[in-house]
Amino acid sequence: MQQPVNYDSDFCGSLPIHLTNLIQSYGLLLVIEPVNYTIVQASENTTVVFGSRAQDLVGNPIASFISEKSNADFLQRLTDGANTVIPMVWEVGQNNYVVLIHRKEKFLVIELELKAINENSNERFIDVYQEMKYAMSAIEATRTIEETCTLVARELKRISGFDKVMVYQFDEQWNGHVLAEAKESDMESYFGFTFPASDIPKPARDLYLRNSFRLIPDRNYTPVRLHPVINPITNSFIDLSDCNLRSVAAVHVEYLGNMGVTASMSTRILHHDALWGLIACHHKTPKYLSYAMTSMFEMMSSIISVKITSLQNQTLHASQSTLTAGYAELIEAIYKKEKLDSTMLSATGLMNLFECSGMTISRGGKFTSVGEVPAVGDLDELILWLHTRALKKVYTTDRLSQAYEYAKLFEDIASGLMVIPINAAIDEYVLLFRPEKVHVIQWGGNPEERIQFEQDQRTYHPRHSFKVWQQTVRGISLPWRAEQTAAAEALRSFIYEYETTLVR
Ligand code: BLA
Repeated sequence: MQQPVNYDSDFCGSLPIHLTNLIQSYGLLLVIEPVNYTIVQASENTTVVFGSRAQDLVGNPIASFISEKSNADFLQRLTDGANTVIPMVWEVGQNNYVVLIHRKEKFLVIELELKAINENSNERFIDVYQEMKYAMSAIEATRTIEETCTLVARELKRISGFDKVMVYQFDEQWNGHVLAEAKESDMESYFGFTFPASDIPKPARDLYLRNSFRLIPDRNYTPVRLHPVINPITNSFIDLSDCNLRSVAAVHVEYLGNMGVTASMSTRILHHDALWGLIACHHKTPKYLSYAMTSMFEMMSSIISVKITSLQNQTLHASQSTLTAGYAELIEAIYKKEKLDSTMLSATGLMNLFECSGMTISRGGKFTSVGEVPAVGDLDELILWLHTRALKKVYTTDRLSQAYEYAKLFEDIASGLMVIPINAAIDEYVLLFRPEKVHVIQWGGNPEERIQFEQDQRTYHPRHSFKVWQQTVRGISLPWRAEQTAAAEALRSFIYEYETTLVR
């Protein structure tokens, strides 16, 4: 069978999305050298704010274009602390603008939102903060991940006014599962859907480790170029990784169009410094968010990440204490009865501890089994295969037939296998089996069509339809949790000690 292309790691995964000399048009961007604060690059949309074109700004000090007070504040802020992004307000003529200053090694990058600050707007910090306070205490009260995500979707939709807010979690292959959704009735529902990893490939995901959100207020924007195109300090395209204004990859603009979305915002959820999931917000029409609102998303991102981490830790601790208690009971029973194998095979033994439905102990070419296990002939084959692996540590798989094709014949009872080697050289093992758990994935559109190439084999497009596409997955069991494998490893050492110090 031909292996499908992994577009997440290949192709889409190699797009250099941070190196672009274009920005989105809701703001302007300046690159300033940090000695005399002279403008060295400017986006070609400066006239609306500064009354001067990019080419007239370049070569002049920024002090000539902003109020004296703003300039003094600016210089002061640069001497404060080591923050890499400094937010401030610049007064230009009669208007005040939100500005983000990014400190780069050789220069300063300034992002300025074109929409002047309006003191009468209902998106003042205090108003947004009050809404957030309410949401924060509601989130605090939730007890499960599903409950947290459902509440987050509902509250963020209410506060931000987006037409749809979804919370999705990445799996081990970086596919995303929509766990919660709050939406207007005319928006398509993606609740329960899975989206392939290449929809948001590695370079795009990695940026969330540096920035908490990505905002695209209007996918129909006309990209604005920087002048000059090449940064004269670095002699290359400027790295816009951390800039909100960074222009959007064309494939993603098309993707949003195919989804019927004009504005999009996604905010990270982290777990132990890795990307756990995203909060994806969609709007049918353009939607600009004030600095107060994006800051709210930033803060909520941290709060939600802490909450999810704490809930996951609780589940882990509960699972670990059940395992620890079960393990201690087992060891005690083994010492009491002085019968290793029969105690492991007993009702309160390993099957119970490791949540399996069948177990076999292989010793001296013979099998002793309980529960649902493969036929003796199949066990013989399995032992031959295991022999070639010369196991020294516990081995687990939740998809045995992918590693060992013959196992397809008995995958209904043994899709999952845990092997605790006692003495692999003479084929002595404890084998634990988990049955197949057939599950249906509801893909958001056919994943086979996730990228479409034109005849030239170079021009490509994202898929057109996100209508549910069902895939039945066979040959996979419930996964082995890391703490279960760790307990099995402890048991392997115990068995070794026990067998070498006691006669069985
Ligand atoms: C970006 N893709 C993204 C982003 C999201 C998704 C959230 C971040 C930008 C944003 O917030 O809009 C994906 N959005 C989703 C998913 C859901 C959603 C899964 O709402 C589900 C509910 N995209 C493709 C293909 C490629 C691709 C085939 O479909 C690559 C060839 C790439 N996606 C791609 C790139 C970006 C992206 C390059 C980064 C865009 C950017 O930041 O410039």
